[in-house]
Amino acid sequence: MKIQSAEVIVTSPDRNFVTLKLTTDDGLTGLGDATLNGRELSVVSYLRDHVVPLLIGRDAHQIEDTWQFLYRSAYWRRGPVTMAAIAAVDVALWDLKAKAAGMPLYQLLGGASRTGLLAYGHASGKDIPELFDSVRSHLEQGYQAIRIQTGVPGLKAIYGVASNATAAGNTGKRYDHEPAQRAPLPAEEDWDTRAYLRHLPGVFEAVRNEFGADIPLLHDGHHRMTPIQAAKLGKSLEPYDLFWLEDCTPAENQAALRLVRQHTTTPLAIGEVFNTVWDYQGLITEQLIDYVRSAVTHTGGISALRKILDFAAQYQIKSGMHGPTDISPVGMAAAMHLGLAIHNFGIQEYMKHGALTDSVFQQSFTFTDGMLHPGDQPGLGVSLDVDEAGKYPYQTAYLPYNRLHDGTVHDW
Ligand code: GCO
Ligand code: MG
Repeated sequence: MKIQSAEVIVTSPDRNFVTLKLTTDDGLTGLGDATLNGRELSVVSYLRDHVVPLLIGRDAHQIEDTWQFLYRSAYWRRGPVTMAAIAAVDVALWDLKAKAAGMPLYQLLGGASRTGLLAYGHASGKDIPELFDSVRSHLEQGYQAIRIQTGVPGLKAIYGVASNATAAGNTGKRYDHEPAQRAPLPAEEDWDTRAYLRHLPGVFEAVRNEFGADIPLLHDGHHRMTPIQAAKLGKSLEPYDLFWLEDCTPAENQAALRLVRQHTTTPLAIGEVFNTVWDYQGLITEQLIDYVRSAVTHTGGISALRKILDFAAQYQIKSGMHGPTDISPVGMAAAMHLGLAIHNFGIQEYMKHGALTDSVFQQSFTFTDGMLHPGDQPGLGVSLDVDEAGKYPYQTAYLPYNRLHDGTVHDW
């Protein structure tokens, strides 16, 4: 089974997606997600200019060898662009191998370890009544675990929450699950950590009072706190029994998490911006986190994330794979197959893609009573309609960014 052609497909149905499509000499096709939100075209170039020429004629069955060849022969290690490109190749090869075997991919990864994957959705509101409506609508859709994000009094627009006006002058509602604004420049949001730390415990108290003690609740701090602020937040949220507090600090300084961990029993999830096992080394061996947040798409693919998760398993750390809408349906399918197969699955983030995205990508997964399943078609169970994809050309789209009240740029 030799790779005959490799095509990089860019489409923007509801937002930008980059997909690698490999075709073999026996006519099979395999797909891999290479979407890096806000920096999509860098991965397109990395693939088209540097990787595709290396793939033609290679044995599509040699997944590990191809991974090692792409990682080591580039000489320059790691980084989101490189690892997204390698991930796309790796996932497309797994898709091909599973199709050649006539099996759903999870069977090749060891078979199902469970019947379905607990998923969490994103509830948000600028105030408590709007947040409650959003939680109710998630419950009606079957979600059994919910992430809670709200506005903070005094702040006009913050990550994860609806907003009627942003500092950049954009008007109209914007939720983080909508595409990053398709604008020539990033939209500006504002931030005040003290106001946030004062406000958030009351929000969780209100949600627990309204919806009860049972439902798993999550929260994303989106890298905005210092270690001591994160410790304080984790401690103040303990009465509300969070499933996890995510990205409480910018965790490239892994040692900083020791301080957070000393102060709180709120479970911690980190890693959506990481791309190799080295970003986790201290976090895992010192048991400073409870969940690995990496996506297959941004961590070098199924082969590499599987190794990270197997390493984490030895320390009772579970998966919590990143699954916002900027992970394409191909990347989501890869996450579901991996999540079904591993023993240390924790939870899967799942935000529904828009209707246009679903018209470009045909998918076999199911979402029933809050549980995901990748389906039983051979391979990943996703196909891409190239004609439909061609109707939606790439559009410039930046992620927003943050400034403090005095104008200082802050982590978004
Ligand atoms: C999450 C993430 C996303 C990111 C987005 C950036 O937990 O789902 O934080 O909302 O902000 O994926 O591209
Ligand atoms: Mg996050």
